Amino acid sequence: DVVDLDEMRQRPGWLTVVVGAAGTPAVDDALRDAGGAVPSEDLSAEGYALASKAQASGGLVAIGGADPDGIYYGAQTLRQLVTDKAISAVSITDYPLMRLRGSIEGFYGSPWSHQERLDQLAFYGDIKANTYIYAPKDDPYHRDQWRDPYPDQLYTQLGELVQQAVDHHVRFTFAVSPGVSICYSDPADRDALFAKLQAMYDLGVRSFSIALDDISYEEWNCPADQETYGDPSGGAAGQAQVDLLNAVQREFLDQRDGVNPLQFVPTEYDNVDETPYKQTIREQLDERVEVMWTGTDVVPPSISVDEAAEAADVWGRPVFIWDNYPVNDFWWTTGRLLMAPYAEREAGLHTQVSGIVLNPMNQASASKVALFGGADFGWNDVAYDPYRTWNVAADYLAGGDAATTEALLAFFDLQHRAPMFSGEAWQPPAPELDRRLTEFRATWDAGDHQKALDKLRPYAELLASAPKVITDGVADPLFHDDVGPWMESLTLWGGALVSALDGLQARVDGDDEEAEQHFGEASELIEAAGEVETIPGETRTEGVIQMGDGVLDTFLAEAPELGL
Ligand code: LTM
Repeated sequence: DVVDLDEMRQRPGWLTVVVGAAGTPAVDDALRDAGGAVPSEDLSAEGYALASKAQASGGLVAIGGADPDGIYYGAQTLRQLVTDKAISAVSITDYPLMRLRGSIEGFYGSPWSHQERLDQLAFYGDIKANTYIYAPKDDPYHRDQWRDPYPDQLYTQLGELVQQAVDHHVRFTFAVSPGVSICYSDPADRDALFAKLQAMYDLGVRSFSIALDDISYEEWNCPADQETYGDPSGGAAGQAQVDLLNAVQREFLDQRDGVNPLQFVPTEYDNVDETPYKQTIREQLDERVEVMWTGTDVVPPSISVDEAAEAADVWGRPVFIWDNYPVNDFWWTTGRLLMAPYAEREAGLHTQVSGIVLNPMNQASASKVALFGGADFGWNDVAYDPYRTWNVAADYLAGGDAATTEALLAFFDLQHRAPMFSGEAWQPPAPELDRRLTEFRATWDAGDHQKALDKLRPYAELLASAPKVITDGVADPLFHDDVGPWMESLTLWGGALVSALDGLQARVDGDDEEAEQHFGEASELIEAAGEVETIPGETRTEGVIQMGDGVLDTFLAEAPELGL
């Protein structure tokens, strides 16, 4: 059932769009007239109702939001409903299940560029993500030189980001990470921290985070802390941190208008073990402060509702998930983009957490695939379907072009492997290609060689042609910058697969000489692919681009040996 715009244009009144606060008589009337439900007064923050239908006097669309964010999100949904010729006729009441959704730029290695950040913030608006936490480990003014003010140019850029965030209904959250050198008991350091936060407040920032991850509490940074807190220990570190955080909440944030509760990344962020550190924080940290938690590991293979409930118990409040996916700043991710569907986070997490943000890759635009999933999951974890969102993310990057979407999904499949810190994969490599190769082997082994080849060839050709299709079909220039070396590598690996199938075809046709020639071509392409590396300086770990490794390379090694 659709509202046909061409038809509407013939009608008096054509298309009427009523947008405003739910509860306003004109908006509620329009919702009713458009066949929609009028939301109850307690519609959750950021929620909206949207209704659309064709009627004799023209098309009618109504959006009623619980607040300005809700109105904005209603408009985002409307954008998804509009095609060239029509608007779907719908009645929707929609609201997020998690309060905080989005990303934390919290990785090591080359921070995102200004352009990438502007682009990300606009993207978050599109996917109804409301949070961006600025915490790039390798921004010296965030961590190593946290006391120093931002130089003018960077400060101006931060101001532009804050405005961009406001324009797209995103909370720009400024994080500072003083733990590498702070003297907790030195008033001068507290003043330096407040000055840093004040500079951001002056730019319009209203959300702040203190990140105390990846520091040691085996030693103090100054003798004064030894005197105040005693010998270094988890409990003593907890006390020093609580004193600082409560001061930030009560003496800085509470003294200013319109500020959200403080966020905090603890030093023990990746487990739920009861410790003196956590006990001190649970018992003494201002109850409003949000505590971040990465799951039961730094890069957990899954996050369950029960684990989050344990985390809530141990921290004395619902935790805020810092999800280390799709971050690719550790050794096992060398040469990889992590482009599997966002998965293995259990439905129902919204009952135990205040939100979820993903720590993305050094490659901002390529991270959109996972971020899309994280935002969808945070909005409605109960109805979330990883593969549905994965397809929608590809379609979004492809601008709706079906061939480009297909090519992107085939490429994502070859960047599907997601390693944990142990190196073990929690997302398997190339599951779709693996499925097709398993089918190929079974058919080949059953003696139906031609059928096996005919079935696999179109997919091999899809892989070989994907780089050109993606280059031509994806409009986002930042995505192309990110995936350049991977496109180069895929051209070679895809070509190698096609050559290997050509070799097997020649063998089936009885031409062994031609078969050897094709297998030789495949070897040369594989060798060339082994020379394609990440862009120097772009990623924290640099090295050879991986492409469906463990699946594609295994098959290509096997292929010349396949007998008839
Ligand atoms: O995860 C946290 C809280 N801290 C760091 C991140 O900055 C880093 O990106 C990830 C992945 O290497 N691991 C961490 O421990």
